[in-house]
Amino acid sequence: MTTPHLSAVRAATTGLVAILAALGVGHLVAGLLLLPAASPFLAVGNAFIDRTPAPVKDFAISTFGTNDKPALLVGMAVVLVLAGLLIGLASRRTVWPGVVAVVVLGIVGALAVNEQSSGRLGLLAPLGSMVAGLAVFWWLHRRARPAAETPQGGVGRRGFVIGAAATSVGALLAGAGGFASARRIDVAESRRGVGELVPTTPAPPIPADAAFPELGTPTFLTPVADFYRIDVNLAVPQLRAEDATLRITGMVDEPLELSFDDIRNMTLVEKTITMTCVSNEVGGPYVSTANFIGVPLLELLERAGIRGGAQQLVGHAVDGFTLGTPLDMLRAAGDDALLAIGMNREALLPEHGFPMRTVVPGLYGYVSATKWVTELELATYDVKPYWVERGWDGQPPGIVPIKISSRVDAPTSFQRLPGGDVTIAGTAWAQGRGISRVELRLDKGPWQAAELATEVNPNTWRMFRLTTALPAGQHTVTCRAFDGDGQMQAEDRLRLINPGPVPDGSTGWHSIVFTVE
Ligand SMILES: Nc1nc2c(c(=O)[nH]1)N[C@H]1C(S)=C(S)[C@@H](COP(=O)(O)O)O[C@H]1N2
Ligand SMILES: [Mo]
Repeated sequence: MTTPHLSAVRAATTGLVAILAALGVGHLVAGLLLLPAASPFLAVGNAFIDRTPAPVKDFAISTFGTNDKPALLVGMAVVLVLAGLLIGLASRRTVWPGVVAVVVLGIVGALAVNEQSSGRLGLLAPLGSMVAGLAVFWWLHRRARPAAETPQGGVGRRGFVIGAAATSVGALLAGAGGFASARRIDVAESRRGVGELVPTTPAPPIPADAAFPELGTPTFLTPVADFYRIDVNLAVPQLRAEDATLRITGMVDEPLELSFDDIRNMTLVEKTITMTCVSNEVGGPYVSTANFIGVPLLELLERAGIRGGAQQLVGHAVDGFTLGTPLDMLRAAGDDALLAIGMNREALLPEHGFPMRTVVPGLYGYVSATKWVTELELATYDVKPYWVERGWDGQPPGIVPIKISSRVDAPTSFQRLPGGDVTIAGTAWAQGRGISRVELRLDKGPWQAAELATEVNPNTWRMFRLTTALPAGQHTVTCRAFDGDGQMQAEDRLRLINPGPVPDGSTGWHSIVFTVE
């Protein structure tokens, strides 16, 4: 064996820098192609999300909240750093283990990109990654050889350090270039171009006493920047309004294709709707309210003519994500269900589905609220949307209307309050049926009716409050709500412990422990 041995530090550095170069160049190529989702790093992350079993996805959402994506990306970065170090260390004797590893990683990247529906062209990104990774690994591996052992004399310590540093800087610049380049699809510009949205039929104004933000509840309308966000996308899909079309397909009399402008020019209505995620925990934050502007969804579908036998509406998003709404449940929502193009008088934010999304009050988001929607397909239950493919129920009774929920917003957990009167305030929702009553229990006391805020409509949340005198010491307050049919919120805590394929929304009464001084 004539090949010289590399020092452990040089070998590990070589592997690490090669991985960095591969990621940077892949990201750059994806950016140049204007296919941000083809970046191997993001594509592998998304492929991972797509394979995550529902309970794990749920765990991630409840543990990291809206930060589940940064958490995944950081986790992946750590794994890749370790992989780079190991690949380097495995190649101290010869370059081949590293070469094989880079090729294998490149293939994994290509498979992931292929899955993210970026088209054939997107495969150039993982290819770029592989070529860059191989070239850098090969080149640095040569420079890493000790001077004395190479016939050509080698480049020495300084030469290696300079080579590794220069390549790392190049990799970072390439990655940054990728981000900058992807920004050329100017969705912000397109969104500004949509301008203010003025509905022909505005929603009734929100009464001032519909919420108690001064007592700690959310404001009635959630500022769009604070609206909860849940989706499976690491990179927010970038779809310009001028490039967007909506096709109505499947079991219809005549398929339709509409541009964004066609829809913007229709008679726009405005509806106040509270949306909820099925993954929201008891007391959790994945519930928000907006004035959605758009066109009634059923009316739109009827333009194409819904054929008998259709059982569900399958929404297709630009990235291939699909979601199915039982047609009967959609019909129950009547003209409150929208193909929405705006929230609170502005065009949708990219995170919330710009330029178009669906919203169906009374249903959890994962079966009703397709963001970045490009196609509405009328189908039977034989078509299996994204979560149904992954084992969740795709039709009633597995798909249920939003469950009655209530949450104490004030006091907050373990808050210390001055002595005297204490005000409890919170939020309750049972979209579709509305909230008719909220009761509070302090410690082991009797249930007392809370004062309800003015109801805006049955599709929105309803705030409540109660002021009472409490002795000094620690207290527990529990709340429970009743819907418009007089049905009481379920007491048992149910949290995806269900062994069946049901992504059940959480149930159980919310309690807060606090102290009066
Ligand atoms: N294209 C697409 N639409 C989607 C999802 C998604 O992952 N992709 N997630 C759904 C889920 S689970 C919820 S709760 C709502 C959340 O909508 P928001 O992020 O605007 O609050 O979007 C729904 N629509
Ligand atoms: Mo959700």
